[in-house]
Amino acid sequence: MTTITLVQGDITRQSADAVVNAANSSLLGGGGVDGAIHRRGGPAILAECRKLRAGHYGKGLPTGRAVATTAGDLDARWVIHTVGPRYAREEDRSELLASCYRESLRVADELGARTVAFPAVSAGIYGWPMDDAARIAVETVRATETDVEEIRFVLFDERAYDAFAGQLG
Ligand code: AR6
Repeated sequence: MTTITLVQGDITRQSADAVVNAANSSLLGGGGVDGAIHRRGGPAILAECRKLRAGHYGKGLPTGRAVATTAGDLDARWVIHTVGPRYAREEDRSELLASCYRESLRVADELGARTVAFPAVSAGIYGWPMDDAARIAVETVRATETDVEEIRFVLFDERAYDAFAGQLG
């Protein structure tokens, strides 16, 4: 049984087995959630990201995929980095956004994580309309087989929280 919960707040303040990062392909940090996770999590996360880039992910992490590192100083065991698609009016990239949630849960299952905190992937700097991002997130996690017991969406502001609450019904 998987429970979906909603919290309004800062994902770097959450206690969970795994915290999902809305990263970019470089895995080397950025703004938004990514910047906040690296700031609060400390240098151990970036050190593992650099190792991933030096090894299997030399060309970067493709959009829609996910990979785990330590969570450093966060109150979590792992950070699962996923790369959302940039929103594009002229092209439907929904499947790539759905893939972020599926792949993150697959990695969470591999790790044995039971609680996973997600931000609204792609709904910030990558420009995805919040209602649509929330719909894809909720529909996808509902349709995904996983051993994760709690999927927690951590929404930064009231607008994002309301969009996700609207989808959960
Ligand atoms: N906790 C929870 N949610 C947050 C936090 C936080 N601390 N900070 C921002 N949000 P974004 P993206 C919300 O931009 O759109 C980075 O530069 C934010 O309000 O973090 O996938 C990466 O390196 C929004 O609703 O991620 C990439 O280059 C949501 O989290 C790029 O941004 C996602 O916003 C990824 O852009």
